[in-house]
Amino acid sequence: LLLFFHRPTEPCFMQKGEEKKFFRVPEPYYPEKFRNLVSLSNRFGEDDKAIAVDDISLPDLTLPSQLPYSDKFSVFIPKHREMAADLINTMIGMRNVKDLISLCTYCQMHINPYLFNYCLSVAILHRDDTKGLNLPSLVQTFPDKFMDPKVFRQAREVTNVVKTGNRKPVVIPMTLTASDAVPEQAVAYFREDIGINLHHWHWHLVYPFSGTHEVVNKDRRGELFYYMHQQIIARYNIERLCTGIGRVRSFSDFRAPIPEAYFPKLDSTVANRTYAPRFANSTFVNVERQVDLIKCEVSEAERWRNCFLQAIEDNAIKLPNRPDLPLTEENGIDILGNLMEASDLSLNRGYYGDLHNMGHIFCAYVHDPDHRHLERHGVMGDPATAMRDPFFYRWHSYVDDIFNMHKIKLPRYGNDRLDFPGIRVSSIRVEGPAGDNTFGTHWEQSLVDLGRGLDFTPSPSVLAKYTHLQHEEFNYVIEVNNTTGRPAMGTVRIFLAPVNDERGQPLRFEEQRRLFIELDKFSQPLNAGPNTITRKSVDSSVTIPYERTFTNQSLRPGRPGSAEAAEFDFCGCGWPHHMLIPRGTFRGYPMVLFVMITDWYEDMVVQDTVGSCNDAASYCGLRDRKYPDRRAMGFPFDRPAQAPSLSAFIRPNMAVQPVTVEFTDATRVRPQ
Ligand code: CUO
Repeated sequence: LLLFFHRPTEPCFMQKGEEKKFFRVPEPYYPEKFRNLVSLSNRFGEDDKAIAVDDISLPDLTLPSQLPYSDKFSVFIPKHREMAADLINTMIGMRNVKDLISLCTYCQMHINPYLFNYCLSVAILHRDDTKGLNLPSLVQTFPDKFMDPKVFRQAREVTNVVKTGNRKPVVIPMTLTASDAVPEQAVAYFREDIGINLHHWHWHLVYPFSGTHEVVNKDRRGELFYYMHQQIIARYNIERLCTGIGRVRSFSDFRAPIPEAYFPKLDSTVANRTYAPRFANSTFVNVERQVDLIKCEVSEAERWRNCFLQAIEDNAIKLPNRPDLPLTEENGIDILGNLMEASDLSLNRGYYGDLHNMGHIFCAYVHDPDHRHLERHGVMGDPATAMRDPFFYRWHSYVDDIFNMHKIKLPRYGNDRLDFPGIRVSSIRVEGPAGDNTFGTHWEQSLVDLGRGLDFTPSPSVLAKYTHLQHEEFNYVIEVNNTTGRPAMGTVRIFLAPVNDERGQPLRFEEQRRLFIELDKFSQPLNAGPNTITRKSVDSSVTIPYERTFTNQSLRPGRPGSAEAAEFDFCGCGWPHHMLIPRGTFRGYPMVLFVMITDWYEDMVVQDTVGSCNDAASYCGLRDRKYPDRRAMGFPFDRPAQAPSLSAFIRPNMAVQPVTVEFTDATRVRPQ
């Protein structure tokens, strides 16, 4: 099955080192153009390994076949979502892996490659007999979604002319999309980071909008949609404060011009289309594109928005032919998240519509809303590229503002929710090479293999060098006194926030609350008496290591189908570890580190977590399990506090520590 992720538009084969494999496909599966190529059954010569594919009676593929092969695909387009849901259901419904391979062999040559890749990824993640398979990172299959097309030209030159052993990595230039005259360019290293965009793609893969009930219906998915995107906005705002361009302005007036232009400089090689740019001061206009079966008016989005605001005001949502459903403290945010996203779990799509997705759509088609220029969507139309665009953050800030309107109506946390009687946290500090209570950041160059994604080249191994932010690894050291006289079990929650606003004035606590980013969360036994907890930065519950973000291969444990391998797949979702700590400044950016220990027996969810991946659960949850923390996501900063300041908020089971983030403008090379 994994061969299908290699060279996505070629008849399936893989060449890796000396190993050469391909599918021997039933004749009728080939499209006309390949049928008379005799060499297909003997592609590389004598040492080929051919895998015979059964000729099965193919299921009905009418719906997914409607998307032209060389077109773009977007899960934000309702029609495309329908096609994807249909194909995912078909793939999940295949009796066994052999039949699925037959289906995929046909699909690979007849179904739009982006659609096919997306559906196969979702199907592999959700079928019991394929959960152990190890999906390659999207950057390897479709590198065109992540980097300047110049890279591919160079890569093709290299693969065609230079022998495998002598190839030097192709350099992916850093921040090419605008000059320094564009203020937004200051945070291009964040927006255009390959790892961040891969995380976002993977999150939406693990939590698809549409499909069968089991595929879509995940524990607290609406709330996780809110929380994961809220954290992205908080992280982005901190990067903006570090680089001096101020927090992002939320896009609340749907008629206002958008001053932020974006010229992506990405080509879609399969669709043979450049991702369209957006000029400064573009405005949302009605979108009516027959080709995508999409019709949406700005006034409709405004009406949906008003329905949300009314629901929040009323603390209840309208349901078709049923009494209103209250938005409770326990699951109000989950209901709103599903309505807003809007996933198949939306309880009333007819009334609350498709607000969040349409924001992506208006922006993605602002250059050609009625298809008169035959253009396809811009970067906002694809979860793999949307985070490159400055408008993504303006839109999601607004989405987050709506969620926050609900959050501020909830009861404030009282002592009963904040205290952990008898547990006293006296301090937290950071130790590392950058010095005590200092985070050190710098640029780093790492390698990524583009081989799989280069269709129709002779020998696919080619490395590219990519520059990204990195931090020095560090330890948290937390001193805790357990005065209860017996052992206890705590949940340790670590957050980081800026302390000053754009003008260098102290942030009001209510503003700072929305800028707390989660760094780690873990359970911890506490002996009676004093305890010193040492926790490594690399063990963060928010992040996954570089190798998993980029290859999802080298660390894979266990055999395919084994429990260890199955958990590993899910763990492809996670914030890239190299972006754990914000960039900071040369002089040292002042921040505050916060730790809180709560009673694990109150937080825990009773479930069997044996064999389930739990190393990036904060933003991604656990596969086939409940979210492993009963508290509201983002607790204790998910809602306003009674206390007027952070210092007044602190209780004996919490501690804060002023820290600085020192950025060095030097590039180091990652040891391979
Ligand atoms: Cu992730 Cu709008 O949901 O991009």
